[in-house]
Amino acid sequence: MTVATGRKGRILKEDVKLFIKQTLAEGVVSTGGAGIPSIPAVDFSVFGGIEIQKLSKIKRLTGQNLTRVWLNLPMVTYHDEADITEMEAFRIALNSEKAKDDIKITGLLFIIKALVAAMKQFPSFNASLSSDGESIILKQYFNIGIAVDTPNGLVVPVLRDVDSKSINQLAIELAEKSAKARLGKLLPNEMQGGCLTISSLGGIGGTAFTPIVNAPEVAILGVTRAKMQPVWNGKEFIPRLMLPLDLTYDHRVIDGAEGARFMAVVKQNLSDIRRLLL
Ligand code: CAO
Repeated sequence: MTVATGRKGRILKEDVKLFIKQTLAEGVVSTGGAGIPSIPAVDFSVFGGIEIQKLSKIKRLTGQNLTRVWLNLPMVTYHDEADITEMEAFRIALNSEKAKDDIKITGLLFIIKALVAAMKQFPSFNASLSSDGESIILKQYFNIGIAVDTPNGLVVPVLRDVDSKSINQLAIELAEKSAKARLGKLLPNEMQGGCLTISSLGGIGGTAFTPIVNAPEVAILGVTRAKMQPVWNGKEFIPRLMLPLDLTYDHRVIDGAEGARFMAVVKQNLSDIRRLLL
């Protein structure tokens, strides 16, 4: 707390200097602002051996952005599962027709398409809240960000105009962009202009997680590993390949019912990909 020592309560240069000195002495490691108490610094070496590693620039910037989003957005995560048994059979058949060095078709490409088809039905998912919070800006383009894990941290290249591209085109583009991301060669404009982001951990595992919205987007779709499960069809249990999906959305823009309806459409699109032709 600063004490103004000047005449009539004026803040002097010395007061400002003292304030800065006091703040630094408190050992602030992170602060969310808005009066949120900071996490105190701890001397871990008191308890055992330690090594200090500098965070990469990407990690530092991502950290700042995630904290900003966490503090500003009232977020809800909705979990569901899509039956991708037929989609997976089609994907495997497609890949078996391809030459050895052709780009592989992964399930993520169908998820991108299924998502964009749902965004067309639910424009509020392809929107941003204006900075004064008074209006919604609806977008007429469909750009999808894909979270890519790199040695230096998380980056989100953006696939542009996904609605007008084929699965094969998207496969080539995603392979190029993720390779560039991993080499740290993405240009800033290749990470801008996203409408909605997908964070897929499916190649690694998981049953569910709660991704953080990549604001000013209003939602993010998390994907974890598909798994064979017994599903009751009214008469018997049948084995179906089920894909877990996690939708986090900004509750200021999207209502719970809207989120659930949106996911029902994403699921429908994935369960019967012929719908993507409609
Ligand atoms: N269920 C089951 N298997 C899956 C799957 C899923 N949901 N998603 C991917 N797989 C499989 C793929 O089919 C592939 O299998 P094969 O090697 O047998 O062909 C394997 O897992 C690897 O897939 P991939 O990760 O190379 O490809 P992708 O298109 O699914 O994903 C990319 C591309 C760039 C998103 C991914 O490589 C990546 O970086 N993921 C991590 C993103 C991340 O860190 N998100 C966290 C953000 S929040 O902190």
